[in-house]
Amino acid sequence: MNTIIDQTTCSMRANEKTGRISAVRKNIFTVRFEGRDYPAKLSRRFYDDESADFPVVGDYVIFRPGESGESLINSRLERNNLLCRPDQSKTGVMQYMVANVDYVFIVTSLNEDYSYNRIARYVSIVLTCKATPVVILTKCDLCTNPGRFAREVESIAEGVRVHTISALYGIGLDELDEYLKAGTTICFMGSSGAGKSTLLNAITGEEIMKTGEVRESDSTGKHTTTHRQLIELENGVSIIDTPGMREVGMASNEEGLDNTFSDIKRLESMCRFSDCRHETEPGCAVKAAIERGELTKERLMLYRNLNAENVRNYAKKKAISKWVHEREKFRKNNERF
Ligand SMILES: Nc1nc2c(ncn2[C@@H]2O[C@H](COP(=O)(O)OP(=O)(O)OP(=O)(O)O)[C@@H](O)[C@H]2O)c(=O)[nH]1
Ligand SMILES: [Mg+2]
Repeated sequence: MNTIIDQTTCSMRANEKTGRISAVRKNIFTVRFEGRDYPAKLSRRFYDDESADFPVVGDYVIFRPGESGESLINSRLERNNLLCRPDQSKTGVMQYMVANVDYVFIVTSLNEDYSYNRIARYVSIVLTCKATPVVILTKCDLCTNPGRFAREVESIAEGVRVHTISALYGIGLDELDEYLKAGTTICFMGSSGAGKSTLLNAITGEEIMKTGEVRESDSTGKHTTTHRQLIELENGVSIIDTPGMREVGMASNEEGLDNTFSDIKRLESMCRFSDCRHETEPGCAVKAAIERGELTKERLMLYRNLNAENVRNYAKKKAISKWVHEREKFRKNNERF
């Protein structure tokens, strides 16, 4: 039997329920069902089926609740989307993070943590995963000109949403009400110390998540949140708080780049030469747009840098899979003798 089930055709046994994964720690999956959390294990089918990928936070699963911690997850429902990112060692292998997310709040504080490039990477990744990115510039109480940063972020991609807030002093929080609608799932992403858990506590009005200090020298956090946690609010909204990320790479994220830089893609298609590098070639629509003031040199540079990183990681990933393939071939050949 398959471990992935189509929601529309799914049939359940009498003792089975549909719950949602709220946390994963090692092999223990926590399933949220009717306001309760059930620690559960995966059924053997997940381990037997080589193609099965394990449930992640945000997944809906069919499970058999057991009163004494013996709940068993039998299958998971198909996902609407899956948020993944290249792993930190930049091997290009994708790391699955959370599933079934509507909005991703890209939380960045308005101090040394602020990085235009990093926000652009996050936006690209979120767009690739078919979720809506919303940039939350936090700690505006520490910044003298938050509007400047908000305008800069708005220039990352057409229609990118930006909100300037202070979770600590309750500034700008009402702007977030439009996302807090019943049935919506929001995932928080960002560096350690950016203020993700503080924002969650401010939205719920309770100390749900522990928050931590930041180092004064560089404003980075101390990784207070250590696992992904889905919290169900009374109004039917689910929020997933995540541990801070050290870095975020691009890997093979071509589609996200194309979405984020659709203006440059459009211009490129109008260049006289299809392999135009936008340097000295005549009839270059990209350069013409820069001259008209419709595109900034910085934005073109950012696009180039992220694209180059994308290509580098893709090459690395291909090299690794070739190596794995060769090693398997070698192993099989040797087994014969
Ligand atoms: N001045 C100010 N400080 C804030 C604000 N929001 C959060 N902080 C502080 O920033 C520090 C880190 O906040 P956390 O919410 O723990 O950060 P986090 O993003 O959850 O960090 P990790 O769990 O490590 O990923 C805490 O000392 C908070 O009090 C804000 O709006 N203004
Ligand atoms: Mg936290």
